[in-house]
Amino acid sequence: LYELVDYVKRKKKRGIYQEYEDIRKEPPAGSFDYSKKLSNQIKNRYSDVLCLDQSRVHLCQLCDDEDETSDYINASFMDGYKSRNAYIATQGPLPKTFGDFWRMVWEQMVLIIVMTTRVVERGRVKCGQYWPLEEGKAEHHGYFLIRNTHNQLFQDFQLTHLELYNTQSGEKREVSHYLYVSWPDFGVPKSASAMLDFREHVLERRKAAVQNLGSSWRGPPWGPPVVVHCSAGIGRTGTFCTLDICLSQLEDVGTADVHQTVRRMRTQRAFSIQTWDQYYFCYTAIIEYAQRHGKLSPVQWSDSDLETDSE
Ligand code: PTR
Ligand code: PTR
Repeated sequence: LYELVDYVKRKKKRGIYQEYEDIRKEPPAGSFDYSKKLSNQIKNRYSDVLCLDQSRVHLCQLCDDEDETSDYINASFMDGYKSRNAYIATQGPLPKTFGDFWRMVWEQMVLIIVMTTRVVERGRVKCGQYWPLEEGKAEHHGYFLIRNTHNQLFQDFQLTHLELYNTQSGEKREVSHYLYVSWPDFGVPKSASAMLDFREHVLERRKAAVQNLGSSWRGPPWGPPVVVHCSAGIGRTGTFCTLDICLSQLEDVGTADVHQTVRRMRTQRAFSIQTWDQYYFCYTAIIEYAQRHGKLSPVQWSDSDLETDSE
């Protein structure tokens, strides 16, 4: 950890800014052919936020579908800390992709959805309302019926317990939906500590969900992917996942590598982390986490360590 702290102290804000600029200059690590196909273009929320072919999530082809591009959704598998495909990073679903979104959740056995945008921000629609808001309400999307069984309110987020019913097979599953409400797009959460609480909550729930799966689960020990999305699925999604990965690394080996984490992430979800302050936020949140868990004393770290820039 002292390595990380020393690193930040030496680099200061300006050095970290430069580090992010260097990452941004690297060209994308692959092609976007499927995202660009004519019949798929309408499934992208933003024409400039496409997903890499190498890591995209394929929807299973439906036998009654003659359209060969029907396996497309703007979603990418992303590795976690020592865990392959720990996340699926995706855009905020569009009304015409609600059915695809729930199909992906079903097919990938997803049990937890983390949403880091609000549906409307600054008067603009950022994401479709793809789940029922009210307790007891149910909605059909594609082959699925989604029922809101219970809403739990917390200070900065809301946890909704959903029941996902597959109308084709008659099977039913429970899915936890997290909505983080205090994070503007192209910005950073209003406090690192609220974000850390949120991450901890999601982590605990993930562990419990994997335990619940029991012996019926034949996948990796870390369980099915957690779906993480914002509006475009790159800025806030990338920041949340970077933090999650780096904190796991910190817990495991006592230090974290933000730079390599983001570079690697960008080979799976291009353009992850959109602004330099999102990038910088990852560093400061890790340090705050270390302080909170008694791994750093005030002598070893104070916020002024970052400010004395020779600008
Ligand atoms: N008939 C229901 C409908 O299409 O509205 C389908 C359905 C059946 C939905 C069962 C949910 C179900 O789960 P539960 O019985 O637990 O509400
Ligand atoms: N073309 C859009 C824009 O620049 O407004 C793309 C975009 C939108 C990119 C939102 C990132 C965004 O943020 P996030 O990934 O956090 O939703």
